[in-house]
Amino acid sequence: MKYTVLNDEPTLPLLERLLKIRNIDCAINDFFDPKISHYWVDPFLLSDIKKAIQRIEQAIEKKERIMIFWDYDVDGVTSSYMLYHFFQHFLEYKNISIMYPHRRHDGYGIKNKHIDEMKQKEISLIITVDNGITSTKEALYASDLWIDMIITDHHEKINDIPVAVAVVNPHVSDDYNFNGLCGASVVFKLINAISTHLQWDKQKKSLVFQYYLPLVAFATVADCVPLTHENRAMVKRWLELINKGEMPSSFASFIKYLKIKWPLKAYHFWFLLWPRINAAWRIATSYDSLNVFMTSWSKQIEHLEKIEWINTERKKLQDAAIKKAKDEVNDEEKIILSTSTDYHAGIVWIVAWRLSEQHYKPAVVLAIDEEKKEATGSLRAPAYFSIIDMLQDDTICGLLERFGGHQQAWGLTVKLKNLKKLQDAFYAYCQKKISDDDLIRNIIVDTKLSEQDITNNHLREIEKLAPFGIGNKEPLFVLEDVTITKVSKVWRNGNGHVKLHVEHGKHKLQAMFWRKGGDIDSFSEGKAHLIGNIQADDFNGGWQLIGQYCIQND
Ligand SMILES: [Mn+2]
Repeated sequence: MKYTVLNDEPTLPLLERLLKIRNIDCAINDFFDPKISHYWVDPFLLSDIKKAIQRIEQAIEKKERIMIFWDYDVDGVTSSYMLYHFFQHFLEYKNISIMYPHRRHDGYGIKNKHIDEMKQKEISLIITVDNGITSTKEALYASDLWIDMIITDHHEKINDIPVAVAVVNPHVSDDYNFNGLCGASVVFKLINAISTHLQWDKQKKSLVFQYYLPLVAFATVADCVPLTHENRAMVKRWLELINKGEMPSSFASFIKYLKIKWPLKAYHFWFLLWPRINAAWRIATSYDSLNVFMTSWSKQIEHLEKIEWINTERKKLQDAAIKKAKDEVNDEEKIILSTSTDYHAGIVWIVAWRLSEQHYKPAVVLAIDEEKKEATGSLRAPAYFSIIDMLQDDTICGLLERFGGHQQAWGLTVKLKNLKKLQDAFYAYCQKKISDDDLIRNIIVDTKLSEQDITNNHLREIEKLAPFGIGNKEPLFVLEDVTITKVSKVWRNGNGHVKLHVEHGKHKLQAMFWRKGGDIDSFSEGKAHLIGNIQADDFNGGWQLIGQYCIQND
């Protein structure tokens, strides 16, 4: 293991070093306190937005049946809930319902069979949320059946833009200058444009804005879009509002149910809400998570309990799969491969991701479906390795039924009769392409945290850069040559966590390694370099290191 330090200028104050790495001009106070009004891009700059509003008005006037078609993840669930709720409560229009694809049976996006079903239900307008930009054929099919479509999406187009009444998407908008919106933000923009079009007064418009902002910001955090520009302003404002208790009641009871400690930060949503909502569509159906938002009081508690149960099941399946896959890791090979009839298709991606993270090698985990005579799963790899190059290799490509994905995460399907050949081809390819040097983990660290940097003032300034996420990563520090004086295990759930007592010059601090209880033997007292993030210690006061790596050369 080695590390590279991005800024090594110890004479610069800590915050300035961090700003320099992020190319942020210190004079811009605006970055620390971003105002939505400053960053907000006019929704009317989105493609086809006026056409979308016109068609919606027409549908309302003629009392047409409208169907929202959504995707199953957090972004899809919040998008559809918002749009549905807006029609029901603010537009007072009830002739609207929602339909979603079943993850395992239907795959991603709208299919002709959904459109047939809608025809039977006498739907004449479909509004897609968080999907649709690739549904070129389906849009034509819908128009053949005299069903109009408004597509709202934030994904990039692959083929031609679908022929629809309106395609609202920042990626196809010439004038909209920010591409990082999530699906829920596109819906939020549509909602705001409708409020402006209807000439609602300032008070009503701001009520609408405040009501949906928490959901949009949550989706922004969950959907891995960059936390920059208007996204950053919205998420930052959301955290302020939410910490004042201002949020829709359905959302508030979700947070209460999970007993999240205040103050709420972006990572609470990332670690606590996101996995629960996602477990629903991966293990059961997306309706289970949608119902959490749609219901209230005792009904909502029932749905929250169901989600909790689904999530516990998800964890059990995941833990068992990780254990099995770990036992099968062959250190000689440069790619990790694990297949089983026991794996649930909804969790293989986590197993592949964990294995790849831990071993710093590509990892493929496939769930075997004996009925269909095929194996489906997920492929993850560290940044040094190109998955797309491997999947496009002639020997490998021909053995695959289907594959798709982006950057370092891909899904693939193979016929069982080709599985052995595919394994051999993966092994051969990776032996050839991955050098022993590649396998030495290189951690990119923002800067060294020296003894002088450890003051309340300096450390408090790190928070000014928050909220952290994609496009604005939480700073990663190295503390060199510290002395570990005590290694202990903190039991919670699972294998527990590792807590280190550390001396860094004259400072004493704690380092927590979450979920590393099972690897406690790899830590020992003595000299070490520690790499991790710095966070306020909400329990004991002061600061602690959230450890990611511990380098000990004994
Ligand atoms: Mn999305």
